[in-house]
Order: sequence, then C-alpha cells, then structure tokens
Amino acid sequence: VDETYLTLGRQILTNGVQKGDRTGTGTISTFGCQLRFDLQKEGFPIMTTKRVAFKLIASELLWFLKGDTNIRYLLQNNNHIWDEWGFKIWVESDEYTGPDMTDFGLRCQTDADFNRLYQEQMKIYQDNVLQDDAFAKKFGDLGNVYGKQWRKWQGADGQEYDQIQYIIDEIKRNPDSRRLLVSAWSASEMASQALPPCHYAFQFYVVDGKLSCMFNMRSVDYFLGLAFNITSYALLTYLIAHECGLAVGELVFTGADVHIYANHIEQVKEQLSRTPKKLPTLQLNKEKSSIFDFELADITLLGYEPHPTIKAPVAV
Ligand code: THF
Repeated sequence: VDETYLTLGRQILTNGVQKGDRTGTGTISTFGCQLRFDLQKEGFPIMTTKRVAFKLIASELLWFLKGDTNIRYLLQNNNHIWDEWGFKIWVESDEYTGPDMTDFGLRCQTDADFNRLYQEQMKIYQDNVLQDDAFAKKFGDLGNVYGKQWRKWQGADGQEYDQIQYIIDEIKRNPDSRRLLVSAWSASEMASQALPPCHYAFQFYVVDGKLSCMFNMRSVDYFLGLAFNITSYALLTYLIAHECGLAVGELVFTGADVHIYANHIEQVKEQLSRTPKKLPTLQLNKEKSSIFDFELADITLLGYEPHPTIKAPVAV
C-alpha cells in the first residue's frame, strides 16, 4: 500500500499545480487519479511509512455505521478528528459569547496568543458536548454527514432509507447486482451539512466469492485524509465481507481534486524518504455476524509496526 500511495505523492509534487482553496491554506493539486489495492495479496492496507491511528479510523467508521452524526460518540472514544467542524457551528452561532474565533483554523497556526484562546474555547466546547445533553444536541451534531446519509437517507417521500442494510441484503441475495451503491451526495442538502461529503459514493462488486469496493472522492487531502480513507474503506470492505460470508477482493480509489496542502509538503517529503515495512493483518470477532453489533473491541489489528507518526495541521 505504501508504494502505491507514495508514488501518487511523488506525482503530485512533480506535476501538481498551485491552487487556492476554500480553507485559504493553498495546495498543490492534480485532477483525476485511480489507485488499486489487492486486499488478498497485500495484507491489511494501512501506512507503514508513518503511524496511522487505526483506533481513530475504526471508531469513526463505527460512528458512521451507527448512523450517528453527533461528535459526542467520537469524544467518548477519544477521537478528535471531527472537533473543528462542530466547534465551527458553535462559534458561529448566536449563543457563543467568547472571544472572536473567525478563521480559527488558520490563525491558531500562526498566532500563539490566539492559539491559547482557541485551545481554551475548544476545551469548553468538548466538555459541554460530553456533559450537557442540550448543548450536544445543538452544537455537537454535524447535520447530514455520512452517518445520516448512509443509514437514514431522507427520501423525497418523507421516508428514511438505510443504504447499508440495502447493500448487505442485496449482496446476499443478488451478488451480481450493479446497484450495490451507497451515495452520500445530496444536491438539496449542501446548505445543512457541516461539510459536504468528500468521499461521496462507494460501490461493491462480487466475483468468485470475493467482495471488491470502489470509493469516490471529490476532494482529497493526500497526507491526512487519503491515508485515513484507504484504511477506512478497506475496513468497511472487510466488515461487509464478514457479514456476507465472502472473501475480500480489491479496493479501488478514484479521486478528483487530489492535493497536498502547502503546509504538508515537508511531511510528505519525510514520508517519501522512508522504506515500507510489512503490513499487519486484521482480525474481526467471529462471534458476531451483524456488523451493526460491532464495537471497537471486536476489531483488532495484529503486527502493526510502522515508522513513527508525522504530525501535520488539518485544514478547516
Ligand atoms: N478536511 C481536511 N482538510 N482533511 C481531511 O482529511 C478531512 N477529512 C474529514 C473531514 N474534513 C477534512 C476529517 N478526517 C485527521 C484525519 C482525518 C480527518 C481529520 C483529521 C488528522 O488530523 N489525523 C492525524 C492524527 C490525528 C490525531 O492523532 O488525533 C494524522 O496524523 O493522521 C477527510 O475524511
């Protein structure tokens, strides 16, 4: 997995063009890319040229699969990857009375005094989401993000549609189907989403008793996002295969605007200088058949011995 991923990183650095973006950070960007990973041959795909926090990936995926959109569950599992998006809802609301937090994502990186204020307010926000039900309901909920779209899609007929249950049932009953597709993209809902989905659709494919998955992304944060998303969709493929009694096949990534943020370039170069190690293996609890019953303890990664973490700021 590392070689394929790092080859893409080298291509972006060589062929990418400078492009501005919504977050104001600046990127080097390329358009249109596909990567393939053979889940049978390679071992479980997770970066070994930097440590990737597998527990965070697993708890985020279980959060999606629960149909949950409130970051309280993530905070309870010490997962802070979505904090900034909930925090933004709070500081932009009428109820926020603290110091001005406009453009906090950029300012906290360049202004040490501001960063102290930001950390204080973020701590208040996290404590409130964890302890205050009414606050969590109002400001911990990210709206129509993945969990809602996957499990409780709001139809024009007023009904909710469980897209994950549908594909599980359909894979079992009609594995040749070409409609094993889950969409998170909704043209009518962009205004009510904390962030319109980056990985906006995925599709399964069954042949020779093996389950393959392709996931599509409109916007790809190469260093932080893609390293997470490859592992997340690999884990999802293993989980669905587990429930449907199939082996795993291939994981295919298709990306549109694939970019390296200007403040991630040194980190990418550091990662490129490292030699990949052996991939770990994934173990799922065989006692549980339904993936909706899975908890963190049912998912184990064995033999993961990567190079050290490489820190990088996330663009908000
Ligand atoms: N926005 C941006 N700019 N990049 C993204 O990857 C991204 N996501 C989600 C929503 N918006 C995004 C959030 N996913 C990290 C990883 C995934 C995220 C957000 C942040 C991150 O910071 N990872 C660190 C470790 C963090 C930690 O240890 O707490 C890392 O080093 O990998 C794309 O889905």
